[in-house]
Amino acid sequence: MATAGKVIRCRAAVAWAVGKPLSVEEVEVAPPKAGEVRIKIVATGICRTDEHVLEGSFPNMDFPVIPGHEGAGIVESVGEGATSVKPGDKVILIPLPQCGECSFCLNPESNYCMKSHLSKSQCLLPDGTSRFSCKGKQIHHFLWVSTFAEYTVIPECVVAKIDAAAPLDKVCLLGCGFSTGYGAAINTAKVKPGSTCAIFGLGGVGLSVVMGCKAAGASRIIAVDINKDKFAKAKELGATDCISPHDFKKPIQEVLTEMTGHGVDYSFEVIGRVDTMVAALASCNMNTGVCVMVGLPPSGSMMSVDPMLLLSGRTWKGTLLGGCHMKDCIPKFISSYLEKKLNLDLLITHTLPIAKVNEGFELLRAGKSIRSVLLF
Ligand code: COD
Ligand code: ZN
Repeated sequence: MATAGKVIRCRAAVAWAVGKPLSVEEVEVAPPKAGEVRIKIVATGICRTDEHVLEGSFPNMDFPVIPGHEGAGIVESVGEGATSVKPGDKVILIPLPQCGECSFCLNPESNYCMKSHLSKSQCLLPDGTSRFSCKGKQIHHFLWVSTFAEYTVIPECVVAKIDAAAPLDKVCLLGCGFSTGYGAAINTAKVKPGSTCAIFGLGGVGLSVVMGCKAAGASRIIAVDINKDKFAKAKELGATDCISPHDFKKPIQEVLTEMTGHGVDYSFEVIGRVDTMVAALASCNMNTGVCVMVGLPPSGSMMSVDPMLLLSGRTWKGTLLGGCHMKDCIPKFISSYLEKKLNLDLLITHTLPIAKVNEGFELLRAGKSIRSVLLF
């Protein structure tokens, strides 16, 4: 492409400081170095995790930063040695690396790649530098993907090539929300046919858990949220019961235990709160229940639980990106989507131009959106 090897000037939504709205700016995006890929982002979803970045509750963040981690686009150019994709390929960016070589990538039971950026700085590319600048200042990357930029540079380990027939304004949700929720049910909990499930939190990720539980053949899927506006969509996607903790005097774990006899077989916390994590654990069957933590509580949070909750036999698990090996899972999800077996479209409530990015966040904060997709 004519732009290969050159700096590209384009739009990006920059977070200059904690608590400030995003500012759509002209930024410079340097060409990819060895092992990197530059991508023209076409569509990107807004996930609650991006809001965590803006409010300063995401760990190890450096500002100014270009957030966004649920993006789909087209490869513009590749750096030396980057061979898995080529200019013109449609791709999805993945916010958790898959190097494909480490023991965790090679183990089908794990997906937390040893190249992962989460335990160290994820705000610069692996070589310790940034490809973004604006008004003479270096701008940080986010999770190595920064999808709120019209062009972004990423290491090759965070890109998945997809079918050219896939509509990018829909399948961008596979980059985070859908894969995280659906995978939590299928890969992490391994929900069995005929089982009972409870899902705490019905955002884009929680509703994807509902879809995963249904696909796995669960016979009872109880959706829990304080915002009853989420119930209609939860039912459409497979929930059999919808309840709000505000409608009961007793703790929600007692309500769920009474509804099911001994507690659900599988519970999922998809909010990111310590109190609901403990409630989700206590809601599953004391002998055989499995509770999966999907949400990330605010940085520095600590949990306190009655050890008896685990001693009696419950299993408590966590999951990142739904336990998916994303480079392998995404093409399979795309095939299912193109065969109309996965209805991602139902999760998308708003589509907005990038200039309206702050409106998208307002909709999320007000509980009015499931997923807003931003278009460049
Ligand atoms: N009880 C019940 N429901 C509640 C409560 C409560 N006390 N508080 C909030 N809720 C509901 C809200 O009404 C809302 O419907 C839902 O919980 C949360 O939905 P969203 O739309 O705000 O959030 P999502 O679905 O986009 O993301 C939720 C996560 C928990 C996944 C996210 O916040 C998070 O913690 N991400 C980090 C963990 C991770 O691995 N993410 C994958 C990469 S981002
Ligand atoms: Zn996310």
